[in-house]
Amino acid sequence: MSPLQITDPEIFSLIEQEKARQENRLELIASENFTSRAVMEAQGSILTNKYAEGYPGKRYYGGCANVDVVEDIARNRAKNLFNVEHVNVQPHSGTQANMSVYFTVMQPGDSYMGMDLAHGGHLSMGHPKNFSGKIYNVIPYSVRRSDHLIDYNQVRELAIKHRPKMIIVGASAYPRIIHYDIFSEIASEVGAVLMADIAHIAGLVVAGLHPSPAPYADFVTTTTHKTLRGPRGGIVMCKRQYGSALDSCIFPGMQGGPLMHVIAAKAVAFQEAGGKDFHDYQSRIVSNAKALAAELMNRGFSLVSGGTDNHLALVDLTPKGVTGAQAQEILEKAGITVNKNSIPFDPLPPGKASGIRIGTPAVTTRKMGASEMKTIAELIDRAIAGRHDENKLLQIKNQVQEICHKYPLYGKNGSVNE
Ligand code: DSN
Repeated sequence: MSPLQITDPEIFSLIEQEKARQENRLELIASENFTSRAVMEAQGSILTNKYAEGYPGKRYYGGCANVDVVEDIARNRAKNLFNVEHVNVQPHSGTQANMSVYFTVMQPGDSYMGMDLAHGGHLSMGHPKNFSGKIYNVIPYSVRRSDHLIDYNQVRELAIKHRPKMIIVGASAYPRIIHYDIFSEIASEVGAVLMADIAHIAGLVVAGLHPSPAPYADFVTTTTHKTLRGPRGGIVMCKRQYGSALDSCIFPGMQGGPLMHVIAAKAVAFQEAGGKDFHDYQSRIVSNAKALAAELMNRGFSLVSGGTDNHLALVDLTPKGVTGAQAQEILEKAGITVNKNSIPFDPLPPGKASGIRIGTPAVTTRKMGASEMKTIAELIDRAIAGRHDENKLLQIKNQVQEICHKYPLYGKNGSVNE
């Protein structure tokens, strides 16, 4: 028996149940992935015992010799990977990474522009119930109704009209390439700081499959656990001139002790992302997303923007007569995990939503390919069409399990070996 099993059988059992859920279901949440054993080993290590407030060489605690090296390695690997001048690896999450940039650049009451959450943006880009919408004056920009692409003309017009202190470019549900060069031109035109949030597409950026914002943006934030396939956490990158202001904003400004075990795991993930297989993995994420999107469209699903250039597709379920919330529940019964998602100009509230967001990073980690994507689209279609028949949903769930058994996650032949 493991120590956890002996000390806390209840939590042990829930972790085992969650392991079985991850192993036996198709994970299509675009922001989720499965980390390597090496990342998990670092994250589950004794580094969790160490306090290290401050930065390498300037800590408030003794005994930091080893963790200083760990943090230096993490920072240098991220710098090389993303080709940036300064990195802070201490933010505990993507939202805290974004918060640290806002606190570095703006004062309460200042204005900034961010992508409307209802059009693919993120909670931390100005939602009225989030700090980002409460402390600052937010000017949201959106996608065009005609093609669902970012309306760069609107961005420019709003920027000229409002003269924001900062412009944020980044999204959590946008299936197309983002043109940082255009955002950079607009930001310079109005004297705004440019921040890019690449949380979703960080892996694609590293692999060169999506343009990098690094040459254009003053700040770049990302989480480390999505396409990048690292531990759950955030980092901030910036031009050298902002480095020391950013660092003091994160500590002592916003956070106390850094999570050194997570920083070690980030370092491991950065090394993996610099490895020879990573480009191939990211290419397969994109080709799988395109294959899944194409087969869904063949089957009468409507896709926001008509397809995808990246790791996700946003499916408008209106033609199928179900809401996003209903589809999420139906697919859950069929063994397929997705999240309901608003579509641009959605007539429904976010709790119901007209769409679902589907992504391929996790199934690609399992080594599934184009033929499985075709089958997954078929299963989604059959589940939604057969939603009133519990037997049909059960049959699909069994088929999902067969696919999952063919591409195991954990165990000897799994893509995440034990
Ligand atoms: N909530 C995450 C997502 O699912 O996109 C972003 O932080």
